[in-house]
Amino acid sequence: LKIETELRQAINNNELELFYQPKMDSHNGEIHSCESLLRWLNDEGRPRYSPVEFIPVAEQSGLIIPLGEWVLETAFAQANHWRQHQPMVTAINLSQRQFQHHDFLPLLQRLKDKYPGIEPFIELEITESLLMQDVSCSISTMQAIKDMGFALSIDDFGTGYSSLSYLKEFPIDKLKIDRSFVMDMTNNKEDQMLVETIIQLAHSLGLATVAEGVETQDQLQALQSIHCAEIQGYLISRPLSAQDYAEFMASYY
Ligand code: G
Ligand code: G
Ligand code: NA
Ligand code: MN
Repeated sequence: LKIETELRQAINNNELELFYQPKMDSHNGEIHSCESLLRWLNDEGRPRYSPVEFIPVAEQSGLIIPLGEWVLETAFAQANHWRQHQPMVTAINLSQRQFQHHDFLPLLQRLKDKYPGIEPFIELEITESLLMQDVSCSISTMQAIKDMGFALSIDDFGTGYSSLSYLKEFPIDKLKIDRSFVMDMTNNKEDQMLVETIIQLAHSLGLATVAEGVETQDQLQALQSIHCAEIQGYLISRPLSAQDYAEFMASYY
């Protein structure tokens, strides 16, 4: 209950911030996309709680609805700003309750109306386990998102239980390979095979791939050799505040 009370105040006092982590094109090293990640910082700018701690509290208490709305508003505004300077596709994480909420699609439509032409610069991330809760309902919400013109990716792929027969029914664009597989792929042959298999599966379904949690040059090379399209992880950059992100991009090339 302590976190819930504090979170309520944090939302009202604007203590939350979106950070952005770049994703690199593995062929040419260019950066044209990022993932937004929520941060709750204290006065010294250090994390007060990790999203791993407070997102579940927000989900259970229902605070995820106003919080998720703030995340969408903020990420759309940032993507719209970048679009006028250095276009950046911005991926936004969705939680289960947010995705299933009756006002979610109307909210997306309002943001689309507020920022005309923003669609190609927004990607929505949903986890595999979320989609499997109510498959037919998930598919219709995903289809509505796609019909609005936004891209969709499955986050943490490989950790949930999505059956392969559903995967082809999902109107998605991209699989994000969970970092637990990437972590060990250079010293564990089975993890390497798994990542390779996921990438082949994605390609055969016409889906793009992103590897998360890439921390070493060896991992990057291994992923390049099996044609993983995008690379995300500390090797490229940690998640950065919007200001630090702009500085990072300015010095990147
Ligand atoms: O960035 P970090 O590793 O601390 O994120 C931890 C978890 O919190 C990840 O699973 C991530 O998807 C989730 N998360 C981060 N930001 C958001 C957000 O804006 N909305 C939701 N629903 N989850 C988020
Ligand atoms: O949404 P998702 O569950 O994929 O969240 C990604 C999480 O992974 C975030 O908490 C982010 O801070 C974290 N992360 C991003 N890059 C790396 C990395 O290279 N190594 C590790 N250990 N974590 C990472
Ligand atoms: Na994510
Ligand atoms: Mn993930």
